[in-house]
Amino acid sequence: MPLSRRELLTGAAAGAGGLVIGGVTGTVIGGGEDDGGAGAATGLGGQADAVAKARDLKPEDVTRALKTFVPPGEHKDEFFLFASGGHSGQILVIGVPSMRLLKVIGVFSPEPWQGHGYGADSSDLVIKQGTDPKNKPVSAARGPLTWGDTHHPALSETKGEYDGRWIYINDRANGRIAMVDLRDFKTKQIVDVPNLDSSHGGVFCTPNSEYVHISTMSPTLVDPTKAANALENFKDNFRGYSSFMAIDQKTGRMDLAKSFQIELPPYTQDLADSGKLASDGWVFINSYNSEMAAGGNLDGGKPIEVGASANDFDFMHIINWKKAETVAQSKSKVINGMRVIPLDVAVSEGILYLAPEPKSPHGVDVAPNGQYISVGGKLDPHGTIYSIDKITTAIKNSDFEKKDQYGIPVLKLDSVVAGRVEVGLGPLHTQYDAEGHGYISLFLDSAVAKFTLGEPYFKGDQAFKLVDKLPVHYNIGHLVAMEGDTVKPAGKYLVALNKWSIDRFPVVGTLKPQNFQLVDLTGEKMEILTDMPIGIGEPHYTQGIRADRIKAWEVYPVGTNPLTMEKDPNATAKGGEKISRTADGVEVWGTVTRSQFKPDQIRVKKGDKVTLHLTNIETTPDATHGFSIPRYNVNISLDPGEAVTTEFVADAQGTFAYYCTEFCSALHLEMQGWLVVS
Ligand code: RUQ
Ligand code: CUA
Repeated sequence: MPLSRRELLTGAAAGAGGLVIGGVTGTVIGGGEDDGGAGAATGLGGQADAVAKARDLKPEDVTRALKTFVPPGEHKDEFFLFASGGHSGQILVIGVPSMRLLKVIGVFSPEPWQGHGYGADSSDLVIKQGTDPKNKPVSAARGPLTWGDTHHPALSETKGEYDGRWIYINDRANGRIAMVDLRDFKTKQIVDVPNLDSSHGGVFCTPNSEYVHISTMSPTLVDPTKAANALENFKDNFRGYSSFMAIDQKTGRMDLAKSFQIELPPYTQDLADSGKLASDGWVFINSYNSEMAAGGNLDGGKPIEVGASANDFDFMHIINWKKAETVAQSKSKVINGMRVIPLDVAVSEGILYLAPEPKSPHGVDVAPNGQYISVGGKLDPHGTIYSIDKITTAIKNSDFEKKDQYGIPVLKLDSVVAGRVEVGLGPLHTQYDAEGHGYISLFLDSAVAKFTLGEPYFKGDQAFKLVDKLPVHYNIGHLVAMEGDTVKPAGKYLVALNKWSIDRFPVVGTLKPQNFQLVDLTGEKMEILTDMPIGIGEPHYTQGIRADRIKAWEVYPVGTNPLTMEKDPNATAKGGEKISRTADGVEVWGTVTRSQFKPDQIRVKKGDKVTLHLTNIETTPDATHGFSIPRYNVNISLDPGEAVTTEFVADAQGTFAYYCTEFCSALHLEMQGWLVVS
């Protein structure tokens, strides 16, 4: 006997004002009536009503609490959010509907708790290889990058549905992309993508994870030796690149040798999305600043933002990637280690088209059936919905309005648009449910607008209509509906990623948290259930996946190297501990278990190269140990079964008490040892 919302609010169903929980077999809690007091009647009887009153909760608050509450120890979160951590360079994992932070995954930035980037060869290598002077000659002089601005997570897909295997995420600042294995939630690879100096929202997986896509944001100066006068002739000196990073189907790693790029005009490519079903084989990339404004405001030039908003239309790039994949084999040239299809080849081979888009477009999002593509123009109050059937017909009929200055055919706007919906101010991103609704974020309005798509979902005057609008707090950027960018959206919840929180939380200093708001999509009207402060960076995009699709390991098979996910050749078994002298130092094979390191004394000479192989031989879930050496900046996490190698030069003399950094047992404090450097 599920209750309607009204019944929950009023308690009408239970007659005496009680709430029936759990249907026919459930319990009727009390039969309390409103006896006045601070809170209004909640409809909950007895103690619950008293609690609601004492905490000054309104009846609708109680309903919200019931909709999001997870009892202690239970796993009632139906979905996981994988949110970019923004400036933190990490990924946040959050349960829905409880909005509890479950994990922070170290990606581009060193993360001490996970020992990510603090001495473990596996993670140090990932971070070090994430700056590649071969791909980016400019990096050679600057050294490894130790932060990233994580923006767009992309979960791997099979047949257009999330499959829970891997997640990719880009670094907005430096044009890089990382891969996290969802078996252990650890970063395995960071690729410094050739020819990309930056990247923004152009990240997604193709429907069978053949490729993960990443494109430039700020166009790349093709020849860095021409920097001096490059901005004065932007049009010739800069280019954009759409990159298809080939995914190894066994490991999830990106393989540069099998990847390719398509050279694009320097129009500042922005958000992008993969076609699916009806549009499988195509990708769509928005752009702004087709004016190619480069600023100069101190010298009387137009400020960049003014120059970049002059035109009424920018361009959606429409790319046939299946065709490009073939063309890349014979007609590409290798630039900085990447196969690149030149712009003129992309045009002559029919790989690249443009369609006009209203003023300063931002998001481009493909609907679940692949037919519709929703575009938000930041300075246009409409959502513009394109149709792939119209696009492919227009291409077939050469229904072009002109060619742009690089010779790329521009399709006629009226030939490719299926509908326009007046949604409000500052439309950005669209997510979908399974019933043919789009949910579009409105940055300037601080709202989410719900609208209808066309056939086969809605017909006649029911199509392309605004049906609901919900104020959010405040300045929403992205939004995510559960599995809302797959072929089978799960609906139910939506999360608004608000850039400003202003007055929503207690004041915690001058830098305020971001605000994730959980929205209930099950009713006729959208409704906010809860606010979640994010105090770690500015998350940009998030994907929401059904929790049961994630099949994470609880422990590693003993001796696993997390980088290879295979048995480490130096894994040490109990009884196999030893210290050997090498030509230039010492090599140690040790075990780690509750509550000892073996060996617990390591004696070396100043200047020795020290190589430590440590294996956590525990098989108990959560029996993680840390290994930290003071003053040497070594800090490693050894999860159950994990094998790790660390190398350093013992350049400081003294005795160093290494210790376990996880409170693992009653004798945790005794879990230590001595590094003696004499
Ligand atoms: S995009 S501002 Cu994902 Cu709206 Cu970055
Ligand atoms: Cu191991 Cu504390």
